[in-house]
Amino acid sequence: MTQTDAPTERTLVLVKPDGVRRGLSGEILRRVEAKGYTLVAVELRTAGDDVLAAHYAEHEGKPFYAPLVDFMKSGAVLAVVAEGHRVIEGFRSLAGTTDPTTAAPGTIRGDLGRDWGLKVQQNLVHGSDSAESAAREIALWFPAL
Ligand code: RTP
Ligand code: MG
Repeated sequence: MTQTDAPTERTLVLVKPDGVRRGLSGEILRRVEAKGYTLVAVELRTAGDDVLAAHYAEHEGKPFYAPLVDFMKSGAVLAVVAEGHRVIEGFRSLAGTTDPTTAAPGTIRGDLGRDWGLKVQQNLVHGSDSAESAAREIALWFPAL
């Protein structure tokens, strides 16, 4: 299969509470759209324990798990489904690496994020990391899709 024959994909993007609080939701959506991806669903909401426990199940037991869940409940989250060929890896590339201090300039985390001396890395966005994660996360955040 050549690259252009790849089927279109969907990914779950979250603008985390730090991004919403800092007024960066529009800038982050602008970058997703400017890259050429289509917005399928966009919803501002407050995440509860159930959705966050399911969303971050892979991290349960890690030292940053509890601070991460507390951070994710600290304010509104913008939940987004974006669509396009190879959008899962494409958005991860737009986001940059996990640590915003060292994420490459040009990426969302590299351009807009930094270390604030807090307990958990506040790195502005989440993006699904595989087709399996994307399917699971989209079903979790947008059961009607
Ligand atoms: P995400 O899931 O949010 O897209 O980020 P990611 O794949 O780059 O990072 P992941 O390893 O899945 O971790 C999820 C989120 O947990 C916080 N984290 N803090 N050592 C730490 O303090 C630490 N490690 C991870 C970050 O907010 C990360 O995005
Ligand atoms: Mg992850």
